[in-house]
Amino acid sequence: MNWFQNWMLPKAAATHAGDVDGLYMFIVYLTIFFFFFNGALILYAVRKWRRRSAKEVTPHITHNTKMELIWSIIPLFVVMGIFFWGFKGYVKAWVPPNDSMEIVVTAKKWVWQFEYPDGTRTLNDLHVPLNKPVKLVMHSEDVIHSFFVPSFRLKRDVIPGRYTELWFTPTEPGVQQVFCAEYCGKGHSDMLARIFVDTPEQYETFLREGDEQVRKMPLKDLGKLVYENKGCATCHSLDGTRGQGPSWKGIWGETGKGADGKPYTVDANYIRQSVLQPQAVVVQGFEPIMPTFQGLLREREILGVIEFIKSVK
Ligand code: HEC
Ligand SMILES: [Cu+2]
Repeated sequence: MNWFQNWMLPKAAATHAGDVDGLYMFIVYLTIFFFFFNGALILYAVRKWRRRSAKEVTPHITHNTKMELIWSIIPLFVVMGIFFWGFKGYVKAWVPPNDSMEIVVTAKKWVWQFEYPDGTRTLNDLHVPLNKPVKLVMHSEDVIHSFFVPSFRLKRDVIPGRYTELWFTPTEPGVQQVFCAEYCGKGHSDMLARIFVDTPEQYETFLREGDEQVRKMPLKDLGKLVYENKGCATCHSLDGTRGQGPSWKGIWGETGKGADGKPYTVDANYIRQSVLQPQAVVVQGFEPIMPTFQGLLREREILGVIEFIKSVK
């Protein structure tokens, strides 16, 4: 058993996490030690200096220089040690290495968008190669969000009008969970992203052809996945309830009215247009707030959405 492994948080999955856990667990053990040490001293004093007879008078003691020096200087060195240990880790955590790969992160209600060096963009799924330093340059399009990866022990606010950075070197292959850690409205708790830590080959394939899922899943399932993972669910319901956007229940094949009063029919082309140019036809009674998904969804994902909407009866 590694005593400096943190059992209160998910398994450490990036270089930085080990540093945090080491110091964190050190402080936990130190606290436990002093809890019992001080407790024992108190019990000792209570017993040794208890009042033994009714006539006994407490001697008048003002202070004890030797003891005061001991209980000031020893803790001073202990906390200085903790400070420098933490400061070293802090500097390491906030200064990315020069050769790190840069990914631009855009947060908006309620999705995370990632843009890779080659221009590829994804929503809520971040792919990174194993054991390579990655630097995230983050900003928000609306309110303050916070990018939090428990297994990397990293959290940083994502702010409109300013860039914040975060860097890590993933050390475990697999999937890591990202949360938004700053309450940002109704969809806050759905503002989840996943970090896929790929082998170099998997990463190359991802850049070329997209996700394994995107390539292989049946269209209808893929559409459902897009609905759940790419933010559609925060505005569109499947059961007929009106959200920020119209429900998808039973809309396939129906005719609706645009804001300008012109009728339209929900078919494949209409859905495709709604996703890529949502403002081209705005459904009557709704605000034109749907963001465009141009460049964010692959062709196959749009086909998936169409199949999925067909199936929502
Ligand atoms: C921020 C909220 C929001 C998000 C996120 C959102 N939409 Fe929308 N959507 C709307 C609104 C509002 C409308 C109606 C106004 C309009 O047509 O622009 C709409 C309209 C639509 C329509 C036309 C529906 C109809 O009844 O005619 C489709 C199709 C659609 N969205 C698909 C999607 C898909 C697919 C996604 C996810 C990839 C998505 N939307 C994400 C708000 C949103
Ligand atoms: Cu958020």
